[in-house]
Amino acid sequence: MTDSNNSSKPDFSIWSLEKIRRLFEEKFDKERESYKEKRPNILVVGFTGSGKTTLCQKIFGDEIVPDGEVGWEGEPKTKNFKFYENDFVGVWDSRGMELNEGLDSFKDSLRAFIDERNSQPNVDDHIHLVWLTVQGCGGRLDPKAEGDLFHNILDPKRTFLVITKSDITKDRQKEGLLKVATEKIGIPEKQIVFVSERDDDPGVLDLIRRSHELLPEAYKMAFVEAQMRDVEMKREQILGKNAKAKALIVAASAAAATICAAPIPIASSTILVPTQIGLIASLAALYDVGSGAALKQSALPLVARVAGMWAASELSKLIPGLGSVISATVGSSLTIALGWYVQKQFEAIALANAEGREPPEPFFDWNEFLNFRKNFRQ
Ligand SMILES: Nc1nc2c(ncn2[C@@H]2O[C@H](COP(=O)(O)OP(=O)(O)O)[C@@H](O)[C@H]2O)c(=O)[nH]1
Ligand SMILES: [Mg+2]
Repeated sequence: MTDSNNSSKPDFSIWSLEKIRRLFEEKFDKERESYKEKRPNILVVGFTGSGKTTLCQKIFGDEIVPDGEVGWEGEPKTKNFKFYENDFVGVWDSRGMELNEGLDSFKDSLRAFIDERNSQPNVDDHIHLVWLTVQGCGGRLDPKAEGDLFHNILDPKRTFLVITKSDITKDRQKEGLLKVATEKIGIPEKQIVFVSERDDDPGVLDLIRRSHELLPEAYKMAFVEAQMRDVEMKREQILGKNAKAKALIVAASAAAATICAAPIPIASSTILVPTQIGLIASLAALYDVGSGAALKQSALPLVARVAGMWAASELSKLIPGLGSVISATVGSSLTIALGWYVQKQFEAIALANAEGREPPEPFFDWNEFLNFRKNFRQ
């Protein structure tokens, strides 16, 4: 920072709200970009009416798959695959096989489509997972149709056989389909799932968990964000960010210790402000996922108050016995406490978003912070 210096007369005007905002937002954008998850592409194939679009909508929500799409049968010959996408997932919803359509021509067009996708230079554009749907009630499984698709056209290691409409499928039908799928077609049982559109359907959660397992590592995080049904999975992912948050806090506190290696006069304490803003921005970016950069706006008042905290008069008033200099120990311990104080709030906001609750507003309260710091050090 060229405009932060160690002179005994710091220029407080440099910490205008505008400057704080710019510093925070620049760092936030940069960090957010580095956390940008790779988005998986999922292909959904099966007979028209087997419930492909309904399944996509149930799992990824009606913002990505609008109601009007259910029952969509494509525009024959011009558009066989419809692409739904958001920041976290791409879904190729196929027009579907028609009973009266030659199976061979369907297979040819599917093969051509998959070849075209998987020959894209960037692997992020390839197909990473396939859901092959067959409807349970009155559905048939044909080794020449689904069997050939599963083994020879789709990637058998990345494909699930999804038997739909289990709410209106008799157990006898399910057993029959399972038997054909495993014995005649040779699909591993762990790649066969029964689902229905019912909100309390456990099969959908099963499909989500197993799909998550099967996806290449790089695409797992975004998949967790994309799916709307397994809230526990989202919670686990958010709570799992603790380790990364800790690394960010430790790095910032080390930076603060370095700045204060030769204790800095308390009058120059604003020299620590960029480190603090940077830390808050990194934490906000880490926990922002899923809230569409909402934290970038809502955290600003908190950031401004934290910047204000480093004004000399504030510090010595509020931290009794601080003395006239900030030592490396004080600089780094304040940074650590601040980091966890902020992390706790951002984590709570992310959890609320994941659970569909109204997220709390980030705020900075001096007394609460000092209390937090006191307890935190014990
Ligand atoms: N009872 C029941 N009906 C379903 C289920 N899934 C889809 N459907 C119905 O089946 C029809 C076809 O569904 P759609 O998603 O358009 O199939 P697609 O042509 O494969 O995309 C629609 O009328 C859906 O409401 C399900 O799990 N249970
Ligand atoms: Mg459809």
